[in-house]
Amino acid sequence: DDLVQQMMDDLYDGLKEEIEEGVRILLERGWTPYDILTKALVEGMRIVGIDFRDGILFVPEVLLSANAMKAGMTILRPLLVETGAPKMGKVVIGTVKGDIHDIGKNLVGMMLEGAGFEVIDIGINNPVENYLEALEEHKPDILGMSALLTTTMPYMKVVIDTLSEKSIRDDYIVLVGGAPLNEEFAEAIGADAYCRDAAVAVETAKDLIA
Ligand code: B1M
Repeated sequence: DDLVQQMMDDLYDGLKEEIEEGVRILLERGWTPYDILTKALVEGMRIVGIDFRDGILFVPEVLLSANAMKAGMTILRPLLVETGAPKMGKVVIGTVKGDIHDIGKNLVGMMLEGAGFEVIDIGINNPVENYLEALEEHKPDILGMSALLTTTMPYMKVVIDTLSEKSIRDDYIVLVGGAPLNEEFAEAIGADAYCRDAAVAVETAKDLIA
């Protein structure tokens, strides 16, 4: 589709209004919010990531792309969330300390809400105290943690170890995700599951809560 290619280019160029416009047009054409997210926005951001890694794009440019993507997600959010699905359970989700990447986490939160979960998003750069506070306050079924940096992913173990020390680890299903993680890492730190993407996060949350 020409428009999808155009949107990937616009995302690359950080053109917020063009992305909003593209999202609206695809919706008018009958695209599902999920397909717009995955086929235009996430795919576009994957390409941004490659050129960021290769030193072709820099932080200020990638920030513009991220903001454009968020603007697109803002339009899609209510559409994903208004499913009227029966309440499935409660999730506290946040990005770990030292890490400010939040697009993936936001997407996972949106999809979980769409599947009927109540989602409490505690944001980015969370020290273990923030997780503990949120667990205490909201008493969720599931704790979700996100990390996008190889330097911040070990912090997930700090959080899980702290839960173990307090003898509350088994009170929660702990799900982890983020681009640099994998199955083995999740197992090694004592999480219940690694979620490759938002769709897997929803499936895993449903499976483990059942
Ligand atoms: Co950053 N960054 N970044 N960045 N950035 C990466 C992660 C990087 C891989 C880019 C690269 O070099 N190719 C690289 C990390 C390398 C490494 O660790 N080995 C990197 C770097 C180096 C950095 C800085 C250090 C750059 C610098 O300052 N020199 C810096 C660090 C800041 C910090 O956190 N302290 C930095 C900054 C930034 C921006 C601020 C410019 C911006 C973030 C804006 C924002 O989030 N608001 C940014 C971006 C946008 C990226 C890339 C390009 C895209 C990330 C993204 O949004 N992807 C990224 C490249 C990449 O990932 N390949 C990169 C789209 C999103 C939908 O996917 O986040 O993977 P993702 O989420 C998926 C799954 O992973 C999973 O589901 C999501 C949806 O399907 N998932 C979960 C994620 N979290 C989950 C939680 C769950 C379950 C599933 O819980 C249950």
